[in-house]
Amino acid sequence: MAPREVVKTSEISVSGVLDENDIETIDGGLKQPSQGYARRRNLKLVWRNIILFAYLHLAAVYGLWLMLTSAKWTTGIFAMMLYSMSGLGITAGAHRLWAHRAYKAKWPLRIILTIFNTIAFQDCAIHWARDHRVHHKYSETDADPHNATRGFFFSHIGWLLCRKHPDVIAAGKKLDISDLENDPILRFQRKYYLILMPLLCFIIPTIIPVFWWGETWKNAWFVATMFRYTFILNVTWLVNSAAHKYGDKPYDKYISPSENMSVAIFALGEGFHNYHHVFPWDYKTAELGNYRMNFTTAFIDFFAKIGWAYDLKTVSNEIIQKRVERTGDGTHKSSRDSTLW
Ligand code: ST9
Ligand code: ZN
Ligand code: ZN
Repeated sequence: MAPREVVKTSEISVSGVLDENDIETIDGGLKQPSQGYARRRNLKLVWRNIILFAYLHLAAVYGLWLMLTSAKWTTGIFAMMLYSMSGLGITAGAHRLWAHRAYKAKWPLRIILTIFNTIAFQDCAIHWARDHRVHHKYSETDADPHNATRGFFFSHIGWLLCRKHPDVIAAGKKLDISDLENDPILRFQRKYYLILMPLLCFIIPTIIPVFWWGETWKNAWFVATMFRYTFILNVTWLVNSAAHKYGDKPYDKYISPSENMSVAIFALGEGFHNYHHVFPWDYKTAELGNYRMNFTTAFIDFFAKIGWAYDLKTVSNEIIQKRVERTGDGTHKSSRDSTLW
């Protein structure tokens, strides 16, 4: 059997930490999934998901066609609004607030983010954040839900078309997610998810264009709902697939996550993935808080100004620079500047 790729773990900021002995480690910090892991890969396809995702993607292509040919422009703008809102529910909510605790939020902002998050339908925030903590802790091993070493397709969508590897569940069960479980707003979302999610992701977005500006049912369903939802899913998945494969590694050349500008633009600032895996507690998920490329940072900064977001965590330039010099691949702007001398 060919030797498995050795990957270096990143630092983590999540509250739930696993015992390092749970995964075979070599070289003090380098992880290598054992052959036992590979042997236990028993792919159990979930046909319900395969059929639903196939429908979703066909419907989205049709929705794109309708948007370009027959939908009202207001429906297109509405779809973009839903894209921004639900995108923020993932980036500012599930990801930076709940999975990483990169900042704190008062209850009005937590309610807004929970509503946005439910429009996005990527499963309830507690489960999303739990899986994401496992992803950071065990990146590129079988305990990583969307293990990128299993290929682009698996890390993009394939992981949602089959049962989870047992290591994912075992690793997740050892995490401390009491902070998530203790949040009454998140518990409410989880408890009523099967009512709230269909309403906010599918029913209301289809009804509004019809009753508000006289859109047809067909255009409302395929453009504002199917195309918008599928588009956001794919943008999110690109962080797991493309940003774990293509791009520079200015902060740590030993890990797969990379700086991918194209993904960052569509993912509201989530694509600077080499930085993010090295410094996951930074609320900007990037070194620079460039608002054009990082709408989520602008959103959090706005709420920090009015006091609803606080304790924003970030990383000092000195720490970043040290890490760049120690493990970077030489593409960091400071390395390029110094070669000019
Ligand atoms: C979707 C999620 O698309 C996308 C997440 C992407 C993450 C991206 C991160 C990138 C960074 C951020 C960038 C954001 C950019 C956004 C840009 C926006 C513009 N720990 O799951 P089940 C246990 S969702 C501990 O069914 P199966 C637990 O007891 C799309 N325990 O596993 C659990 O019960 P419960 C819509 C765990 O049976 C039980 O096992 N959703 C863990 O193997 C069963 O869990 C769908 O399509 C754990 N980690 O099934 C649904 N995991 O949960 C898709 C499980 O009640 N999912 N347990 O505690 C499924 O159908 C199934 O999960 C499955 C696996 C078939 C994939
Ligand atoms: Zn990642
Ligand atoms: Zn993360």
